[in-house]
Amino acid sequence: MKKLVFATHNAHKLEELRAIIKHFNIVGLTDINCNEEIVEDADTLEGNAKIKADFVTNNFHIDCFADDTGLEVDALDGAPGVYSARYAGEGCSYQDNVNKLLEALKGIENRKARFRTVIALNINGEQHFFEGKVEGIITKEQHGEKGFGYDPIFLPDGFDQTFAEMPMDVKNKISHRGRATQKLVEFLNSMTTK
Ligand code: ITT
Repeated sequence: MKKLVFATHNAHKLEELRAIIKHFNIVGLTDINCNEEIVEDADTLEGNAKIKADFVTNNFHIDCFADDTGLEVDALDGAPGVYSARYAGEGCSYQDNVNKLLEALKGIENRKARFRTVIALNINGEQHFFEGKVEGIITKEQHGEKGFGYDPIFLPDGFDQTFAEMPMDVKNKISHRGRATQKLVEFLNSMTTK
């Protein structure tokens, strides 16, 4: 099976992606001994995905893809957005971020939000981008223990379970990263059948 690096140190994301992309051997940054912190200092998701993918291509000369995800909350003018990982400050935990968001939305009735993922793929000397998003609302309390990040407070439209209450395969079918990854998979499939 052809090896494809997923430029992430996040084990949850790696597990989700391996469950979707079955015909490539997906390896993470730890697997290629890339233990450096890649500085994601762009102000867009596209920019950060590109920084991560290009870092791997330039330093390891191997085909790879990287993603960046943001949670965009309408009542907060799109925040935390590209800053979702460190919303509650540098080195904060997922729980710190959840607490900060629930606090910021206290008393606010408009709870509409979306997760958006951008994937940058570097393959055969070319760069391609794929996007996926899912609309939903931020709940008033946390529900569920599965997943990671903001999953316990994100209720996707049309469902009565938060992402943290859903089995991973259900989340993967409708999620931001799942949808972006499906586009990536269609592209990879079209390449292998050419
Ligand atoms: P890498 O940069 O190592 O890939 P990361 O944890 O920084 O991993 P992202 O930049 O993709 O991940 O996402 C930024 C933050 O958005 C992440 O730290 C989570 O808090 C949140 N997030 C991303 N995907 C999520 C998901 O599927 N469910 C809930 N929260 C998510």
